[in-house]
Amino acid sequence: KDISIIGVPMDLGQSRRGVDMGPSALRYAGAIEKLEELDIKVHDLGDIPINRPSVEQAINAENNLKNLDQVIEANEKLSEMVDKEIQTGNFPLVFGGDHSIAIGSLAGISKHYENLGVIWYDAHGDLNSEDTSPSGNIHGMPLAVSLGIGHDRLTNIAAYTPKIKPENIVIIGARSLDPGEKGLIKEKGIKVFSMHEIDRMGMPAVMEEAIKYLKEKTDGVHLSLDLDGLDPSEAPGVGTPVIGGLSYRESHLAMEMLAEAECITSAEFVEVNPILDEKNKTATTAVALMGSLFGEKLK
Ligand code: DIR
Ligand code: MN
Ligand code: MN
Ligand code: MN
Repeated sequence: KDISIIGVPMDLGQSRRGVDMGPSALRYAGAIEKLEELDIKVHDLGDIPINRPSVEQAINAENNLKNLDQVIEANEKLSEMVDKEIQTGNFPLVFGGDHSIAIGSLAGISKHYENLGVIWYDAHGDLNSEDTSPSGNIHGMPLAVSLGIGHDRLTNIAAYTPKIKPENIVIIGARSLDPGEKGLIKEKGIKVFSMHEIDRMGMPAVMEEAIKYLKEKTDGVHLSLDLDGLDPSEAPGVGTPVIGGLSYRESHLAMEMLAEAECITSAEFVEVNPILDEKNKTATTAVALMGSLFGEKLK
């Protein structure tokens, strides 16, 4: 399959500027060359234009959903683009931007599947809503929104809801969950391999179980990889680093096992913030992981 790259230079779903440069950082780190080395045909569709809030909008913002209008606008556009690329028969690969863009990715992708699976590789659960969010940052909400939980204008992006089912989700690498997120995980029975399970079972067993769990009941799997899932020593260029994360080697193994299982049908790499980084280390790691995800070891 050809890969279509869509950049989403957005930092409005969280509070630290710079993650809007993520798509540039990933391209600069050689993402396209890496994929081409693997004999994959790559179509770089460039970046979606992002509108920033006006001063007036910023001053008058009062709800617990920062930059709601702009986040919706960007995600509607992303959803349409992703949808179109899947119709063309290409594999959508989205470059963030903050994690709020997963709302648009999933909105565009899931209409093509009966039972889309999702692997959420992240230090966080991203299962907040405006009622539970401690920050008002929409990047902490995309998984909940995709389940149909949250503000109507977010859940109804692409004019349908929900996008995914709780039993088709696997969260990997979690180590910072807010109280509302923990409640939702319990209530919905969402499968979570937190750092505790990864330490106990080891990454090979975790990935085997995750892949088996999803393969049984899904007809496609989206990989949503938040670079803060990795330990900050390996991926310092992220807005919300959390100590005690996944190693470079564990992450490569996870990507290699996904490549072997041939189960991933779309992907996104998000939260790369070159301003907070050390010599583009985080984007460079992300590109290396893309290599493994797209079968570098198998070729
Ligand atoms: C936190 C941080 N749980 C929030 N979330 C992040 O603001 O809702 N997700 N950083 O990746
Ligand atoms: Mn995230
Ligand atoms: Mn569907
Ligand atoms: Mn995160």
